[in-house]
Amino acid sequence: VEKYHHLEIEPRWQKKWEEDGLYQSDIRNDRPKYYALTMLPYPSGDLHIGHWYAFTPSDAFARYKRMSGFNVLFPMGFDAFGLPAENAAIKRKIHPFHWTIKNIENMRMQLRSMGATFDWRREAVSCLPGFYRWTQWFFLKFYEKGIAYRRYSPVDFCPSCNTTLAREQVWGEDRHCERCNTPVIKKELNQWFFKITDYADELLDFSKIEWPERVITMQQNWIGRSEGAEVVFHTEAGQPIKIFTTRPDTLWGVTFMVLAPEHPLVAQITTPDQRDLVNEYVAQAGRQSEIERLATTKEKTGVFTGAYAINPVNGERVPIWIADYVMMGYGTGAIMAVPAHDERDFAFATKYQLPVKIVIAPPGWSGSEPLSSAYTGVEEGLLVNSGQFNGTLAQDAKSLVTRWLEEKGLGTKAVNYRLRDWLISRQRYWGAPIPIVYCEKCGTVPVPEKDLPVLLPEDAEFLPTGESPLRYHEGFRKTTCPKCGGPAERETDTMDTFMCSSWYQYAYLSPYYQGDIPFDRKEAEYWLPVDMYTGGVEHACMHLIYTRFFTKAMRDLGLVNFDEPMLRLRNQGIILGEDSEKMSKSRGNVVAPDDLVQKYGADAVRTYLMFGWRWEQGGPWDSRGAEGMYRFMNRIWDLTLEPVSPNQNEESAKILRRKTHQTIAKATRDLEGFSFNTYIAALMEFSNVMAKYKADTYGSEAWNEAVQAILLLLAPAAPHITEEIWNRLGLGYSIHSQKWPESNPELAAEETVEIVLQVNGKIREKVVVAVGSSEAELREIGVNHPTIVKATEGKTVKKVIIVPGRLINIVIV
Ligand code: ANZ
Ligand code: ZN
Repeated sequence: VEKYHHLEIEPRWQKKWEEDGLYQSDIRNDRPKYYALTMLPYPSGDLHIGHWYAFTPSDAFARYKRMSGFNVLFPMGFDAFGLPAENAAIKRKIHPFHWTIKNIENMRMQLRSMGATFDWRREAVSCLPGFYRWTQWFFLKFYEKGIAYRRYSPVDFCPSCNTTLAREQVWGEDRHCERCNTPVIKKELNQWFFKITDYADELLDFSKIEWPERVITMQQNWIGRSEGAEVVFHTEAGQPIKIFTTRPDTLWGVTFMVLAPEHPLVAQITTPDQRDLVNEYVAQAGRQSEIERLATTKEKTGVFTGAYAINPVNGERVPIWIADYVMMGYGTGAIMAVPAHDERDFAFATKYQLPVKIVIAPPGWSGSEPLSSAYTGVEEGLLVNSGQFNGTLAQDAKSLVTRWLEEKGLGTKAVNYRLRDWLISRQRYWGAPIPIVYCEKCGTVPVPEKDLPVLLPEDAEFLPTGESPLRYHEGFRKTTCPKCGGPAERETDTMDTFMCSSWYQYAYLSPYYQGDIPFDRKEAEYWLPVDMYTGGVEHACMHLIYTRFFTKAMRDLGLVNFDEPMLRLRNQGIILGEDSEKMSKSRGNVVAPDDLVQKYGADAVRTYLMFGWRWEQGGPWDSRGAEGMYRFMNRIWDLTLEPVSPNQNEESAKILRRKTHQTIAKATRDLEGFSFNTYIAALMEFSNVMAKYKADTYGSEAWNEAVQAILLLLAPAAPHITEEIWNRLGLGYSIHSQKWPESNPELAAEETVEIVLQVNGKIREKVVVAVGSSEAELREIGVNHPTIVKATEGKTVKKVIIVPGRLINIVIV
């Protein structure tokens, strides 16, 4: 036979499949549908090995589902708005549109070289007007529904460049501007938000989806629901300070209070002698990011305001401080500090020598010794120094105290979330313009639906000002009011690109749709929701929460009738460099998929990416692995195509059939479970058994069955070579339209034999075991058999005598 020649085979089949529309998915009612989705790439320019690692097993899974009788939709597109395109425009004077489209063209070609089953007719590119018109439409609908609103919110601002900065333009501990090194300040800008917090509780309900536990936990932490109470303290001058606490049971242990530096009361309560210190501290806190302020390793700092508050439960007078470990955006921006039972408060009290008052007695506490760290337990600690609540378990006291506060009118039960409303305004060009007009007479006016899309002007200038080019584009900014026809200004902010990726799975149904809603209703009814979603775990929080929120909001708009966008989720791990370091250009350890495809073929690369690691884990790249897989492809080629002179042997045929049916069962189970490495391993083992029995079975039914099985089972991983061999063997076209083989359990069963189980030589039971079971296996079967367990209860097993194929004798005393 001819040698295996991947360079000739792969492009030829790719072309033919495309011409024949083999992977076009259309509505058909003779099969159940299956919507398989993989996270769309950002068009950065090149497909890297990480894309291949995510996409090719996802593709294999989609292929397997198709062969198993499903009508599978597996689309692909590009998340094409975003910062890199705009930065390239500034640096290299290329328009973001051209930069993006050029990259997409290249990446499309690379994606085709994978031999994946993407239905390219359904490709959606988020930066095209036909797409972003609907992104804008969603904004309008959310605005109508009261989900979108505008308010002042801080952004990072460079006072020297006089411009707002994106997060990645702020550097270092002192948070300086990347261009001029000036420390950045926070500036309040009027910006648009989505009320995702209205959906917080519903987002915590994971009962309708089957997602990895790890992702669910990350979302739970991100949303961060806490139950507790709001309690109102008053300053000595009578101003109310509302606090949020998760530990109302510790109210009697408050020894000071802390306000966030941005808290509006700070200016009012600060005494004249503390004013300078307070002002300086407030200014410095404003320069830090929330992440830095919340870092647990960061040393706590703060300043006394000079003012005091009265604890409503016991009338005690406590000093009021400000400190940057209290955030304005969480709870009420003010806390009651209980150093005895909160670690942060303890550290703060230790540093500033504030009193520590124990109100929850740790088990075994003498009643007088001081604490060396905060005691935070609630399951064993009893309340002390807490009036009528003394002796109550802290756990129980939480709700008892809350109820008591409510009766006394001092506080109320409260729930808080870490989740913030979604800030979608970006002071950038390369995004979908927010479809809003500001008119002096009419105020905020939404752009009428019929005027969508609000197009990005092509002739924008990309100057390194840091301001959005839309802001100084007069032609864009100046417009007329849709309501009164008078002069008006457009909103110049664009939308966060997470907006595009929140609904792209709906765009694939009917890309750039021209109807009255963003997608074709018939397509939606048939394909939705997504059955299997694959992608990186780094999207556990933002993207995967945003898209869940979007779907719930769409449901409330009557656009869909389900609650969750993606029923199942699977996450791949990361491929590291051969040196076990993260792949990066500067380390010089980047693996280029294009070169590998040239050298070994897409089939070998795909199969290696499935075989080399547990998919959800990943690990270091090994170039010998890819080469080994190339040899495996050659082995499959020779094994299935090279004739030998037959030499029929019945016994060998039986063994081969058994292996065939066992492998079918295993490969099916492994693919269903996303266990790609064991799936490929099973096929390798199968090929070894085939090689061993080839001469004995060649030309027999058993041999032909084995050949067809290994090709069919391998087809999802290595689509080209299997198609080629299938064709050469005269089995028809296409292998990818064949039915997935079924395992016959009778044929798969190991041959069995009946043996006796004895206790001290007396027959107790007969059991059926596999022929050829090892002594160790038989011993296991014997001692664990219920009859034997019962008969030997309370006795000592002295010895187990095994005669393979005949008996197991348990000797007890
Ligand atoms: C008194 C107290 C005593 C607290 C105690 C804890 C332990 P989670 O669980 O994250 O919701 N807190 C409230 N608002 C805050 C803010 N804006 N910035 C920083 N900390 C804030 O945390 C709630 C607890 O964090 C609240 O309960 C409050 O401290 C603090 F033994 O109140 B606690
Ligand atoms: Zn107007």
